[in-house]
Amino acid sequence: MKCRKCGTTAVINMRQHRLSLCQDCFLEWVPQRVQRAIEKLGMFEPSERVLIAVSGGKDSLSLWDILLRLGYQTEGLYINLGILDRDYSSISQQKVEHFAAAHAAQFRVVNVATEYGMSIPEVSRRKRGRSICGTCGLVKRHIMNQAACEGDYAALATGHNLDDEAAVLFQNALHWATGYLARQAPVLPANRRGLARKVKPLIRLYEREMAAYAFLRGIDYVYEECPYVKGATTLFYKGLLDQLEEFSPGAKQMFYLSFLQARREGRLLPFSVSDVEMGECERCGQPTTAPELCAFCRLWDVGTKD
Ligand code: Q46
Ligand code: ZN
Repeated sequence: MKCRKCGTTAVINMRQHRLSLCQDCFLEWVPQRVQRAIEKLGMFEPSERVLIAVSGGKDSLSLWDILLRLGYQTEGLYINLGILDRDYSSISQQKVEHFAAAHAAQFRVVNVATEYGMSIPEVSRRKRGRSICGTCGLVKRHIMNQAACEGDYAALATGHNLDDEAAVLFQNALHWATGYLARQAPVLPANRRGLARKVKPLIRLYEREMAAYAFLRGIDYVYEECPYVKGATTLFYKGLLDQLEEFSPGAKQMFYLSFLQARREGRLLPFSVSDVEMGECERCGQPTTAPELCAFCRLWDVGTKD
């Protein structure tokens, strides 16, 4: 198998793109694909500061690596969730620290237990009606948004890849969750006070391509998945899409990118984000539909159930 660009031995064959590349050409091709997504979707400019949410996993550390290689001004944000099982949180924090030290990159850590008095497993155990991943998602979204707004970053970037987005789209389409479909976008504008712009620069890259990138760049990431991921429904949908991809290479990409294109061209049903009144949380000031405290602030109050 030969590299289509330079003719030397290829290390990866991407059937979905009908493209085989050698190591050097692949390591150039990935940042080019990210750069195109950033420019085409107007995610951010080289003159702007970007906050990257890093978990210690392959996608977010690779995203950081790519943006640094492309010359963007980035800083990392690591949220320590306090997951003790298999030392997950401390190992992933170490991976972020090593990456930052090796690249002389700036980052900050928010430790949930230190900052709010309880780790994610603890607060989720106390709020029995909520799943741990639901609680974790709520906390991470709040902390990321707050850090991006307070630090005055132009955007908050996350490492969601094409497989992640296709799985969420599949799940939302299966349930005709039109509100979620309307909000599923690679760029969410900062259209309210207290809301940061959110961007997903890896949406044109498959999970397999990101794993190959991390490996070939020698990025040391946390291999173990979070111990709580087993029950996550997106894994099930990812498995279904993998079967589809096996049968028809490029199916995932077509499914997700065609959705984005159809929406851009106004060819979708008139999905609408319901125009609910939003106020400010009395405690943290972030936008909320709740009358007094937002869901994040209510989470830490003893005695309340949700
Ligand atoms: S970190 Fe948190 Fe994930 Fe672990 S507890 Fe669930 S949501 S699985 S991305
Ligand atoms: Zn609040």
